Amino acid sequence: MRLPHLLSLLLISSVIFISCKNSSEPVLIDAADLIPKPVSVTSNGESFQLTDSTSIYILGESQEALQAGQYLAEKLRPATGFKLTVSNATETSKPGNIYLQISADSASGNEGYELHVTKDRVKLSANKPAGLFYGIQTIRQLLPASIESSSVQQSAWKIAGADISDHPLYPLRGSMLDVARHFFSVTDVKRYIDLLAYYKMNLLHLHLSDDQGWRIEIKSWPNLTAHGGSTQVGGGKAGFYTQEEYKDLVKYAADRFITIVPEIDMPGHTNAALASYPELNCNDTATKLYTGTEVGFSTLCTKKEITYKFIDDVFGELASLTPGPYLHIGGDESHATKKEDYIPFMSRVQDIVKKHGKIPIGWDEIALTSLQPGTIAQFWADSANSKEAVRQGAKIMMSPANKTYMDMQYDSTTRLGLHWAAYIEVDSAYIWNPAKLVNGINYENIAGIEAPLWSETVTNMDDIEYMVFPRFPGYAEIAWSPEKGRSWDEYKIRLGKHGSRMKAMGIDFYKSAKVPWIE
Ligand code: TNX
Repeated sequence: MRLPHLLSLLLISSVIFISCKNSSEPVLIDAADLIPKPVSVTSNGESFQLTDSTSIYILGESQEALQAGQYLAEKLRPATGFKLTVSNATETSKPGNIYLQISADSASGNEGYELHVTKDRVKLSANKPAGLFYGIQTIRQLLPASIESSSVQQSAWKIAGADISDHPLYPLRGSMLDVARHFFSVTDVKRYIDLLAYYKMNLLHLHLSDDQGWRIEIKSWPNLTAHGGSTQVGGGKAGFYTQEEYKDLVKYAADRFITIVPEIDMPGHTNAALASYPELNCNDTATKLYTGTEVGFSTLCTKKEITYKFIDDVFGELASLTPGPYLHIGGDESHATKKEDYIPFMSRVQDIVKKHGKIPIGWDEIALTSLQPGTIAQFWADSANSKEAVRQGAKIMMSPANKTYMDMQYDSTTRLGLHWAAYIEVDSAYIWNPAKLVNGINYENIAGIEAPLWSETVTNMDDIEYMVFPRFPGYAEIAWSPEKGRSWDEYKIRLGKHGSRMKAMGIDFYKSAKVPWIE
């Protein structure tokens, strides 16, 4: 045999050897590879194997823990094909099972959890149901990526042994979805909610109205959706959520510990309403429906009493559909409203929201008015506004456009998106600290972190996923994980390993060259 042949034979056989080795001994997911990174992880070198005889047991009589157990089983059944029965138990002696417990003595707060994995059992405990839910997301990430597949996969289904103790850094962690510029179906929004939940996010802000469309049924003003919901950017048929559909979304989100924050933007960004009701215009003439992407040309007539009746009716209906504490009042880019009209208007709108028992949130321009105690200002562009809000005692929702706007292109070649604030590559989206971004806005002034997706250029779920991923896991980590020791060079390795997980979830993500992807 000639030497080159011998060499290639050796090479081929070693490749076969390596791949055989890989398939019989799957690499365990290191608990230190989780996104968002937990507060503390101690590996113990053991591993737990999920088998067809594994059961999920609930310790104690908690309906909520039982629900969490059922949710876990639903997430693990499709890929494993295992039965994974869920029932109550009084002790953890039987090896080979998963135990969930709500235990009041845990120091994990409202959202934290403790996870102990040994070769004999998985034990997840939390002070509150939300903590169990987040611990379950951790268990999902500790299993091989194919656990996210919707059909049965062959795998050893091992979980690396570790003690994990975890809780979030910021109380509010979420995303905004603009369903006004382009409308997205209930099914799409539910998928979005599932993706938020996977990254331990707890807030979904829905931008329900803008110049191009009104997306929530208001029974006392039916033309808002009949006419104002009929189109979207680029023209064509759009749509809206009926109140029944909206309630279904609220429930779907609540079952995943996500609060929906509905936004009705005003006094600008209101052309869809102005086109639907002539009386909301100062000249009593309805505007034409709008399908372009300009901003800042519309305004409610701040001097008319009917305007405040309209707002009261809309927020009244919305408050009754919304169990969460917040109503978002917009307030951004009202270039067509005189400043002397904007100030008393936004002040009165806050009163209306308070009257309906809710906490107002507004874009940072609302700091120009006097803020009611409790009102949250959302920093997107103007640090002076945000500092003024802090001076008035308000908390800040951090959504800096040049870091968190997921409609910003990754670079100049991105097929979708805008770039007025910045090009935001995956590293740039990760390398910032909310508590150090603006002088005078410190950790204690921050209510939470929110990454918005505006939808001028985003038309379907595939587009949504492409703009959101892989930036979103980074925002989740900034919002959840301790800041100490954070580094892009360390994170990008974890994100690279996470690629197969996003793929198994069917996410069409942007394969940034900045990340060492592992297929
Ligand atoms: C600014 S951010 C807006 C939106 C646009 C977005 C596009 C903010 C409060 N207003 O109306 O959709 O830029 O990136």
